[in-house]
Amino acid sequence: MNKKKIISPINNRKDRLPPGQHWIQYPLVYDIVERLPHFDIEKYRFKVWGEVGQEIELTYQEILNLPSVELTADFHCVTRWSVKEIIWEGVQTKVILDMVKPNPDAKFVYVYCLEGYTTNLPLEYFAKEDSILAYKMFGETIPREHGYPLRLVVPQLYAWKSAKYVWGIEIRKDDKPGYWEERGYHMLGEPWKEQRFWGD
Ligand SMILES: Nc1nc2c(c(=O)[nH]1)N[C@H]1C(S)=C(S)[C@@H](COP(=O)(O)O)O[C@H]1N2
Ligand SMILES: [Mo]
Repeated sequence: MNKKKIISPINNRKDRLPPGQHWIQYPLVYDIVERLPHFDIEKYRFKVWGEVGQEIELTYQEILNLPSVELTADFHCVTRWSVKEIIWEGVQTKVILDMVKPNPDAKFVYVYCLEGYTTNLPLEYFAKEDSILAYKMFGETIPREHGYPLRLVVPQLYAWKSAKYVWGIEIRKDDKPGYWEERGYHMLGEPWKEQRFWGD
């Protein structure tokens, strides 16, 4: 079967490297904890709840069975490194949103990860066509340190919004700061606007 291929629109910009960034070869592994989350993939459930018409709860296998895409996207970390053309594979967030049917007043997303990391972003960015829930990286099951079993990839925002080890998505009316946002990082985080810290 021919998988749908998407190239993130950020890769086609004339100013492809955002201001204040430099290219490196491969993404550095960043984690807020020393040990990667321990979990049983048989018991893993991906959940979406909040301002939705239909809550969902999916097993890992059920996620793998959803229609998937291959996404090629640059990756920009707020600590000023960027990596060209990471190839991910997974489910477009819009597939998930079609399943849960957000209420009209749903405006924000809060993302929960297995080790306790959280992040927030506007529903509008979560819903972009190049925003995906990835389970493969460069054609292989996503390596543990890069987010197995499931990772949110949002190329249009700084990489701290691309949460690894995701288990939950809360759809909200109001915004609420996640782990780094509580520590001063920007609530939106657009690389071309250099929205690194709140107030930038
Ligand atoms: N769960 C979780 N996701 C996370 C982080 C984290 O600490 N925990 N760090 C973020 C940051 S700051 C960056 S730059 C990227 C790094 O991705 P990588 O570790 O796969 O290279 O992951 C993001 N997603
Ligand atoms: Mo980062």
